[in-house]
Amino acid sequence: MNPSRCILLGAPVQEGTGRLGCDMGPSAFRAAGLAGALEELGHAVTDQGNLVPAAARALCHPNPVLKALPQIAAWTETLAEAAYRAGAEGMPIVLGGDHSIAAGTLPGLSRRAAEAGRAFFVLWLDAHPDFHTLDTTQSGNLHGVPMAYATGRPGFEGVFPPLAAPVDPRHVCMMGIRSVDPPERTALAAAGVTVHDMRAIDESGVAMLLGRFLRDVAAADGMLHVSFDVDFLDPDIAPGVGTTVPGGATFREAHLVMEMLHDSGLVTSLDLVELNPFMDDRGRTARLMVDLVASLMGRRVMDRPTRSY
Ligand code: 5AB
Ligand code: MN
Ligand code: MN
Ligand code: MN
Repeated sequence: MNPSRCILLGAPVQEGTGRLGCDMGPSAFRAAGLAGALEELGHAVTDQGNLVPAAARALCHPNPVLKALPQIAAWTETLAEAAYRAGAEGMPIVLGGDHSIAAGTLPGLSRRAAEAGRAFFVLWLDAHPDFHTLDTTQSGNLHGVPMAYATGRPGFEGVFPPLAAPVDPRHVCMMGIRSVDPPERTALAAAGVTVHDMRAIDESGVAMLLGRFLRDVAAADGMLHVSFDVDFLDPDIAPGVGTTVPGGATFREAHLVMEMLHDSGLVTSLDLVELNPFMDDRGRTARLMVDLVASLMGRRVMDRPTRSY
């Protein structure tokens, strides 16, 4: 990969989860040395600081369990615009914040790709598919809906901003999935999303599954966005997240995904989401995430610092 200009955008959003603490995510990524790690690899880094959401306006919806709808709708608008703009300046790296931020980043970046005449692909690294609509969510936590919204599933009209360029669900590859609600399961199959659950990873390995997807992206000369939810990782190595689900990706599986992404040269933008510093163990999860980003941006196994963890 050639040296990139990385644009860091902080999105201190926590209203999309049922639990407080994700608003400290951007600070934890900075404290764990994200910018320095990127600079060490030869990339230029511009940290644009933390975004401030648009003013929330009153919104109503028939589903009574929805939480913080006006706040998340306001963030969605702000993030879509910010990601769209940053996409013209370099490689946006959006520091969450909970995963509701992808309801802004995906539409903003897919609009950027559409204007460039490029196909837009998404690698979704997560224990969950986040494929609920506003009508099917039972928790009411809006970090569970961004992929449904970004792919243009109905029910978001008049609540979240209209989509300039919906993401084609057949251009979405999910890896690490192991916690799916019944309405999500049905909708994923109907939409044609590629889902590599943890069993598929156990049986085939990440290299084969990811390699196939990367070949598709390359063949289409696509732009590739990576949305990385901390709960993709096994909670034993990444405790700093609200929604822990056992049986996640191992240290090497996650690094191998990042190393292959680097070698592909295809990644044009990144979300880092759901880091909850309040749940973390002395910054361990934040540091692991920074190391994973370093692998994505060119650090090789043989170059890894010889420190112990
Ligand atoms: B995350 C659940 N499906 O809707 C729901 O962490 C979990 O961004 C959503 O992937 C998890 O509340 C959202 C049970
Ligand atoms: Mn998620
Ligand atoms: Mn998740
Ligand atoms: Mn989560």
